[in-house]
Amino acid sequence: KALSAQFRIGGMTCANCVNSVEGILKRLPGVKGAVVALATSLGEVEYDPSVINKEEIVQAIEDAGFEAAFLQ
Ligand code: 9UX
Repeated sequence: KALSAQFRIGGMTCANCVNSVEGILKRLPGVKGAVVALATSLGEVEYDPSVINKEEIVQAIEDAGFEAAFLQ
């Protein structure tokens, strides 16, 4: 069963950043969907917790050069 988590993402300054973060997220194994908003610096990710966890999602965003933290 998929879970949904919200992430605060730092360092996105233009719409292309949003597209690249979304692309990174959507290619991760276990990620079913991702929506990232520039105005709020928030991302929502739907994922399969048997494949990937929130810490690994944060790490993938940081590996791409952005800052990330999950909310709660
Ligand atoms: Mo826009 Mo983001 O030129 O790393 S792609 S700032």
